[in-house]
Amino acid sequence: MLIAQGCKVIGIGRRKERLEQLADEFHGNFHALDCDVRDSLVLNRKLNELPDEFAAVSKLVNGAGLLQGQGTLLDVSDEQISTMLDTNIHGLINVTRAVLPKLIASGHGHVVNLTSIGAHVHYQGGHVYAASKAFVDHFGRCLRTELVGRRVRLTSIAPGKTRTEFALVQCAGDQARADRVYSSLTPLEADDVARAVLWALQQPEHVNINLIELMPADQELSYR
Ligand code: 8X3
Repeated sequence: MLIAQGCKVIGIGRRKERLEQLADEFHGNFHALDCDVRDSLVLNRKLNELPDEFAAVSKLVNGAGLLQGQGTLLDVSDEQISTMLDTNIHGLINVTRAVLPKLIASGHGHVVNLTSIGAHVHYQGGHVYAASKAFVDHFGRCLRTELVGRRVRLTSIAPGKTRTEFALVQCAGDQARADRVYSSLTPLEADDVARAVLWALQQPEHVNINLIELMPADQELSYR
């Protein structure tokens, strides 16, 4: 969607082949940066080696995040907890710190953080994941106080159930179980969330969209 609007996009992710497919598809408008956001050394090195036409960055969309495991706090492993905290919190901080000087230098920067409705509501099984998203939500609000006057806007986007690889990751690759996560309702699609990101980015420069919370029309929120 951003490329269709005339932007050049840098995609950061671990799966190099997928990024390279996108680079082929959007030749010249997409730069593949294969990196684990948890690895700030590699991230910073690769961001310092961007080709000239991608070196100036004005928008950052922080989307890396995951939920691993199901059940209570005692049902998830130490490793799953570390992976969630390292990715959802440290990874997001790493990318934000690495890119922020470029956003400030651009004179029209914008950070969009993908949180979750889990940042705003509590529910059984939410524990580490939902709390990590609450961290991102609060981190964003605090960061915004530093960005006022520096021409960098900040938006949190908090989706509910969205049909992506999220459930497959949560269910450790078990597709049948993952499908059941979305079977009781019509979930959001990735495009529904992408349109919210785009809308926030497209507002006039004097407008800061603080928060967009969106969810499937038939997802319950009785636990709010
Ligand atoms: C996940 C949102 O509704 O699947 O970020 O718990 S939900």
